[in-house]
Amino acid sequence: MNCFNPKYECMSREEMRKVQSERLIKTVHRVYENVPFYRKKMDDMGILPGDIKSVDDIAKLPFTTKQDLRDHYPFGLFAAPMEDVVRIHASSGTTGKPTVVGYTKNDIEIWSETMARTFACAGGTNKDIIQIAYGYGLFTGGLGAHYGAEKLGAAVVPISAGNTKKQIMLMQDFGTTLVACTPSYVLFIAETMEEMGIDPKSLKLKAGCFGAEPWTDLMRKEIENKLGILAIDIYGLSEIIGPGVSSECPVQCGLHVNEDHYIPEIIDPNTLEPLGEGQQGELVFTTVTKEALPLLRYRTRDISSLHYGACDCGRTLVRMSRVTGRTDDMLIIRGVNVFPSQIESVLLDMGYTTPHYQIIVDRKGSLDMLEIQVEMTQELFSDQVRKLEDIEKKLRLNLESILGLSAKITLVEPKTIQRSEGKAKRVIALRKERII
Ligand code: DLL
Repeated sequence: MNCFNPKYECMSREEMRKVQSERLIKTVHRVYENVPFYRKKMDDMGILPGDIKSVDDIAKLPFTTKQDLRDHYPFGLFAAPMEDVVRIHASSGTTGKPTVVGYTKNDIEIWSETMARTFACAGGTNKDIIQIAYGYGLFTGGLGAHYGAEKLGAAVVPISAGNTKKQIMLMQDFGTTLVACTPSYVLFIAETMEEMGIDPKSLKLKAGCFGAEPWTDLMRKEIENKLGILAIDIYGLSEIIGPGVSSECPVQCGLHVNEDHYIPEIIDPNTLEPLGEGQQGELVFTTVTKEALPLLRYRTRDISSLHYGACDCGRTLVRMSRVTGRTDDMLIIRGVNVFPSQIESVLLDMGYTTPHYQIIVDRKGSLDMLEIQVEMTQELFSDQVRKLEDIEKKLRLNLESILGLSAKITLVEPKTIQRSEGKAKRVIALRKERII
């Protein structure tokens, strides 16, 4: 097993609970003493830091939401003085001001360590050349991956997102062995290689760490087959640290959460009650080592489940199932609840189309209209209208029988749907969204 920090990644459950308990107690004191928002919340609930004696008491603590961060924009929830803050990142929301996060020197250390674990999960060592094609800047993807790769001792190529032909040239010339970017962007890189007549298998690339957006197992297969690499799903969010919260190992059976730093829980998003092992619900994290912005029970809106069983890789860190959607990206089409990733699975499963698609949601009068534009594969692309109609019909019927959803399917020519260098935008909402 290629493990960056076996002491923590392979601890017994008992030892892990001890580590978590000690760190949680410290964090609760820290936020109570330094963040008026948490002091007030805990006072209102009648909880004192001394009431938290172990990780078993975590459910007594208050939740934190994105709205709380917005209400205290930009630095109102920081628990460290600004002179100790060495970095600020932000994630742009759909509306209004971004969500701002801060890091002390020690936070950057932790972040680098957990991202180094992520690269090691993908087989990375100090012998690797790691090309970071996540965007650098306020987004946490670029710099988070950068510091992690350096911590591992690898040679880092900080190219950032975009400039796709140059990405490929450097992969060839530098002998890049590992790449980190969004899954949609790596597909675009693969496609561009094809256009340039470059055989991906002639490269030294052996693995990639892909995340920052939902993607399906079928999309993973597509990436692995096209590039001949191991594609690892990596997960994180700015509020908790950035990338490095959890990562798949080569077993590809759930993402190991770095739970000595970020304690996960699953709750029912409606009742807010904790759910048991294996049950699907909203993922919640409590950071237990962060200094600048420690968060208690942060509601991610991401849907997942937790699994404590042994993993074949030897790591004992709890695994979360891959995030296929968020409680707030669920579409309700004529009363049918559906996530974009479910539509992706149905489309890709039939083999006629590429993973490039767009979901257009509109409303005519009081009726929801759903159109799915999807690119056909180059091989199937044909001018014979009959054949296209046939495929459209098959896709439509499959969607209807699997998801109970009727939709207009529009097959479009290869390479006509806009490619993304960062997070892909799959849904175009033309109707006025309902508040769920
Ligand atoms: O996307 C951090 C990141 C960068 C993760 C690079 C992985 C790689 P935010 O911009 O704050 O941070 O967006 C966080 O993106 O709550 C999820 O909804 C989604 N997300 C992140 N990783 C995955 C993944 C970064 N592997 C939000 N699968 C999260 C599905 C993901 N969704």
